Amino acid sequence: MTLKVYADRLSQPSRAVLIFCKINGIDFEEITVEFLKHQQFTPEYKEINPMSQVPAIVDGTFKLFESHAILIYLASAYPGVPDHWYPADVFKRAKIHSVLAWHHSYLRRGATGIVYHSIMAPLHGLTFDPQVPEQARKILPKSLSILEDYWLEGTGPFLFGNSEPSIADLSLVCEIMQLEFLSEKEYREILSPYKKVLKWIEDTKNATGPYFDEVHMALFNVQNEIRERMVKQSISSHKGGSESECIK
Ligand SMILES: N[C@@H](CCC(=O)N[C@@H](CS)C(=O)NCC(=O)O)C(=O)O
Repeated sequence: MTLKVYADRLSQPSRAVLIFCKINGIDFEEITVEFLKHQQFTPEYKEINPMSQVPAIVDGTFKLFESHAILIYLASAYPGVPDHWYPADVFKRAKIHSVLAWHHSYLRRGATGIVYHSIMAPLHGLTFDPQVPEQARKILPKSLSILEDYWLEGTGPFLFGNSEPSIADLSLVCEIMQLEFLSEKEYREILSPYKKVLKWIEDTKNATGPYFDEVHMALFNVQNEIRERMVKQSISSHKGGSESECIK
């Protein structure tokens, strides 16, 4: 039975799983669950992921959610996945777990905190907390500095100075790509101080081409529309409305 991947290409963890399957020649069926249209809340999907989030997979009778766990499962269960994605060496593996845990506690809180709570959710009438982006704007530069000075230390182009990417490179770069929803100016202001991070994004794109661009096309297709709506929002915010009212 073919592996089923339930995903939305506007979701960064979904894109990481899709790109991983494609780059490793894993045969799968992609089933789109549009989270901005609340499709994750159907009873059928809740049977697959009771948390009502994407991505999730069904492999035969086995169901799994959480993108990091999915990437580890696929790298371990599918023969032919090159070792660098999820090394057999227990020490290298442990380092990957370490950066993946950090991802969800820091980088994702920063990036998603800004993009989801100040752009995606308000624009789509979903629940959001206007205080989250404020905290996230403090967490994100700290996370990017840690990436630049600690995780990307070493001679090779990837995390830990490795010469080839792991599931962690893919996962973290897909997260940062979500910042493409910000205005071009803000995107540049946030990322331009981090030269190693910028180079690492390019290196990861190149190492996972052509699938990286193919899967991210969905993001770029809605980027302009979102950016235009954000421009309108900032015009009205100068008129003194509250943040949430302006975004809506
Ligand atoms: N930690 C989860 C995060 C999953 C997640 O937050 N998915 C978002 C899209 S990026 C979602 O489905 N949101 C819909 C909702 O929470 O209602 C993972 O890595 O898979």
